[in-house]
Amino acid sequence: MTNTPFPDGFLWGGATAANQIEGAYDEGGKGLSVQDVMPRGISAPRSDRPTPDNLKLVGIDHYNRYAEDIALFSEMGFGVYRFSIAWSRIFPKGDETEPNEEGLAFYDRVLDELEKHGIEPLVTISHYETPLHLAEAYGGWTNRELIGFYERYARTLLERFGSRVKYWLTFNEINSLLHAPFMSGGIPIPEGGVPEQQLYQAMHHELVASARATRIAREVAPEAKVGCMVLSMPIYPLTPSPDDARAVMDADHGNLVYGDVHTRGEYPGYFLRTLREKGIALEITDQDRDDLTNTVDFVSFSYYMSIAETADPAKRAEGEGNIMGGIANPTLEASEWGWQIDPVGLRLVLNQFWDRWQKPLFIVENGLGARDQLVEVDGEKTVVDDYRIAYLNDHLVQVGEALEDGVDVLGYTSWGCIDIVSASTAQLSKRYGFIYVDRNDDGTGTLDRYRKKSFGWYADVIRSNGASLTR
Ligand code: BGP
Repeated sequence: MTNTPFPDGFLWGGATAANQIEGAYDEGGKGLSVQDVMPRGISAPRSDRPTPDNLKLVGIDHYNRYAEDIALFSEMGFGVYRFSIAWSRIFPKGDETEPNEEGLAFYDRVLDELEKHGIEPLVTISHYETPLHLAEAYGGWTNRELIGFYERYARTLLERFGSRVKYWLTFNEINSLLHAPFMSGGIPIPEGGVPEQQLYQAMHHELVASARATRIAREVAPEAKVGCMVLSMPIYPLTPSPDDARAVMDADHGNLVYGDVHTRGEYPGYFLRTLREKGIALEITDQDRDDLTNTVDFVSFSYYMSIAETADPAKRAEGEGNIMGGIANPTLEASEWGWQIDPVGLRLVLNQFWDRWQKPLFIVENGLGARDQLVEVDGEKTVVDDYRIAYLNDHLVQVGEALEDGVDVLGYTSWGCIDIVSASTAQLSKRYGFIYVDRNDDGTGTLDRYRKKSFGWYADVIRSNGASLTR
């Protein structure tokens, strides 16, 4: 198609995560992960052991229905499908020396299905799924031993699947660790909170582990492309005052340092100043410094919303943003879950990342969580999700603008291409999919799948390579 800014070969698809889609939390030799004891997502205390109200234990039963789901993705014309491999399916406790073959065999079957449909796999090695044993017996990523356990896990995946998987992401939203230590870093959170020294040391361990996975990929899967994955969130000053502009710079630095390290191979000066001012002396070995120089091939990121920032503490009302808070922006509408809807923000962040890192970019999460109503139209069960079509259309139009700006964008995988359990609240009612799944927050439902209106809309977008978007 000529009347589209999207290049030939642009990778269109969708994204999910093992803990939110698979279920079968204790099948196939899988061990417990931190997600199995987070029945209410980030916002509520964890449980000691899995509880029946944790929707992730069953998810949408993708562990058994993956072939049906992938066939639906293929019907939409997906060129790429992002999913994560559950670490505790491969190493149930995380510190074993030998992997669980049943776990590896499950992902062999998923890859077989994707190959059958000509869909490119994009694999997240760790998507908030640290084995629970590593959290409880080692303290999660505060413990340097996790680097070795992760390295063994990554090497196992790259050796087993490296010839079949071209695109790899090391950690999902690696920049969320300071904000969600247990979910993102497998760090048990004591009464008084996790001491900052330990949080920053955990951040360093993950960055070293990410770089080591990149080095291993070069060694065992030279054709593979390795990306980091960050949560992106454009930050606007609440007022034009220089103090608010500086508050934005400080907040940006906190988010961008992870991409800086992954693309430059060392810590930037502003981050070293932060450590000095916090009185934090990281334990960094010469080997760590050498490891960090293994920089990524591309940068991937999630985008849902933008936020505002201010230097005025009195104005710091409780803004609601995904994981990273922020101040509500009075110029924007919000979703039912309070996430501010800002399509232009996606163009801004694409330009910011391209200008800053000059690495190809991949949007691996973008979507609208909404309460969908299952109805019957012409005898077919469906959802008339015009609001989701509008959200995705407007965001994709901005991707097209960024492409016109000269930004190198590899692809787009819409988040939650099928209804799955949400991460922040562990609800199913916060639906993102092009495909409705009949399961409710109380666990009832048939698990049947139904095409929403956006299913056909997205198929047209893919078929026309973006020409069908409404600009
Ligand atoms: C991101 C996570 C995803 C996904 C997404 C949507 O932070 O990487 O796993 O969950 O948020 O958020 P939620 O599911 O909380 O609506």
